Amino acid sequence: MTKTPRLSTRNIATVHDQKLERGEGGELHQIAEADTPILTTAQGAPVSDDQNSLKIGARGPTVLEDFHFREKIFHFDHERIPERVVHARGYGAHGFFETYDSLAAYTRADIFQRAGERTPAFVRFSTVAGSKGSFDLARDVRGFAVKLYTQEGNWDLVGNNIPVFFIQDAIKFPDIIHSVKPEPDRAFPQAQSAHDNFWDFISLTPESMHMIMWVMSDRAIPRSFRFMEGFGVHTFRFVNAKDESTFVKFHWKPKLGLQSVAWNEAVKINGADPDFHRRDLWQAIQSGNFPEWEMRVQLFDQDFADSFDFDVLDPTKLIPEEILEPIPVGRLVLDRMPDNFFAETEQVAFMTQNVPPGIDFSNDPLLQGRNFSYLDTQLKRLGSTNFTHLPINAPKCPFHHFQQDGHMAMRNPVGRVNYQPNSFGEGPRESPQQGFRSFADAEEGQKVRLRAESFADHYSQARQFFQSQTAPEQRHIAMALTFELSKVETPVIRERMVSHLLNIDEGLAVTVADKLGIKKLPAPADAAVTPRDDLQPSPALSIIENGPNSFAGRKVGVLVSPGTDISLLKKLQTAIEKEGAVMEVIAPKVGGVEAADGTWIEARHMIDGGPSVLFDAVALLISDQGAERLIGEAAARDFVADAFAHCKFIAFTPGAVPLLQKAGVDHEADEGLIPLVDAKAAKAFVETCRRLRLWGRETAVKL
Ligand code: HDD
Repeated sequence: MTKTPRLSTRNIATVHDQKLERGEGGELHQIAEADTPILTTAQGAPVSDDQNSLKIGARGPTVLEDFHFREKIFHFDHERIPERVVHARGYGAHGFFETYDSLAAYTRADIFQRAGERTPAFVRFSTVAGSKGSFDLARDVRGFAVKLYTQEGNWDLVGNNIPVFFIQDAIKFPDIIHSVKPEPDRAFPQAQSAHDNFWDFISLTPESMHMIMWVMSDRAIPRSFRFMEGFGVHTFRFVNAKDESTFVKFHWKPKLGLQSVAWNEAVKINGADPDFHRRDLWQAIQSGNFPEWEMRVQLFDQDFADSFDFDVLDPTKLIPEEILEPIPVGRLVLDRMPDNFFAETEQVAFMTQNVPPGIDFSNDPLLQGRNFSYLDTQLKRLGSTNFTHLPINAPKCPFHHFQQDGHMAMRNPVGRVNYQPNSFGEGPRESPQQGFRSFADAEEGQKVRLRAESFADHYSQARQFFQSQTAPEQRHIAMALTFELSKVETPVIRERMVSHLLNIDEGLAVTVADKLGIKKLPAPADAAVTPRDDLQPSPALSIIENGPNSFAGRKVGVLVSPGTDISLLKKLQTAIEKEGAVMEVIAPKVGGVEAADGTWIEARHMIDGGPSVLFDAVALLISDQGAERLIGEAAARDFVADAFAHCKFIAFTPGAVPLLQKAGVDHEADEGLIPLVDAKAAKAFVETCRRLRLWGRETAVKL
């Protein structure tokens, strides 16, 4: 007879039944017991003990028989799927697209037929070069991928926040991406283009010069996804019910205007909050401030294309908005975060080839190549041809086809017939009338590996972009180029880049060469087409010219001290919230401080965890005695010095003056330092903040 050994049933591994519930004020309380479902295995078997594996004796080896242990570890071992080969780090949200007016004259796409109709949407924003776990404020292009679940199938507009691209032909994509990713022998740098391989490739690829101007501009360090533009980049086609085609370029304009951060700020944000952009989108949507973009389209015909200065099939070129005005056609609103990041944001599969009837491709060689790559990559990433069975990827309109089986098939056909034509009258049939018909463009030519002559001008639009920027923006481009090239170890690469810059803007080239210690300017790079001087500047290309007209959606960080005047704080809060902005309080200690009248001021951040780089503007609400203590804290001095150096507007009470001084800031230095005494001053401060930054400070005080 087997004797059951006497073992202690006392659980020494965990403390049971420590469950939390939320009280009325949102605070968490511990509750003793709860109506909790019983834990099971994936097969549904109830589990008795999830803390201890099955062993021979309390101190003996674990037995193979422990199916619960094996299943749990097996599943954990397989949790990761390959990250995207590019755009690995991303963040998504659900929403809708609302059509303004019927575009039936141009396209038969169902989404554009009825004014006011809403189409469900999912959007994923991303950086390009970094891994999934990299930081948000890398200097990089941002992906802006939109999936529209239309009544005639999913339409994926897989764009970026920059309207042009590095290369003209998709066959170069692996090269540009290899060059920017961590160098293969040393596996660094992560999420950075500031290294030899990238600049080596770029300096040998003149077609990338226009895009390089964009990537070195502040477009590559956006303040928030909410303040970025989006672009479909390529020329697409609209096709109407009469099979007539119109060329179209798609734009997304953020309702809250454009805004970027300063480079020094970006570097610090990455340390202070690597999830800065994620958190921003999460907080905005969770608090009901739904971000919104307007879709605008540039429509043109073959005559316009023939007469335009550049080839509309060349993805390194744009059509200036001043030459062809984008027409508003609808709005995109993001109003719901995914319930599960992995299921939705990670598994969403965008594909440029997902177009509904009425939207078609052009011969842009980059787009043609993309149409192969996206389907291919989903199989690698998601592991099965059945990735369309995942809810995030499935169409929301009725769909019927005979594709079947394969790994993880979730939707399995019933009945006998799985082919067509069939004699049983079962299943779907194609529809020549309603189905997708490719635009019947006439094509003929020799089979060649050639780049069109009309793609040869690589500098003129780069120059136009640079000359369309305001003075601070031009300065930032020069600083960015200098920083990036300063990290390049091979002198000839730096010089090669300067030789390209000479074809774009001599002043820029000279500034960069000087900073890089290049004593003798190289000759300008050979140009297949002489760069043009006659392109008009396009104000639409500047961020500063396209900022917001309110401070809505932005954030003010208010540093308080013990003894702060709470009534002034409340007045400031009222002014900020009336503007549609948010206030967050920062205090020397976790929890908050006692105000002058003895009431308690709750703080969101402790000073070390709430540096000023996390805010668009700051206020120093500091009592006379409070300044004494804060002066001694490096974090408080940095808070002030950084806000000043990043050209932010700073409101301050008289008590804050010693802190400003200790941080090296003259409180009368410029109009960006605003004394805060009463409600009127609070309102004036918020109104000034609409300008976002006092960029003039950069040169005035030689930051
Ligand atoms: Fe791409 C992902 C945007 C050129 C191949 N691309 C990807 C994403 C965006 C873009 C936003 C992330 C989608 C998501 O959030 O899941 N890509 C662009 C733009 C381009 C571009 C605007 C030029 C105008 N891409 C491009 C080329 C190729 C690819 C030329 C290949 C020949 N892109 C891919 C890919 C990815 C991708 C490998 C990686 C993950 C994925 O597709 O789903 O297929």
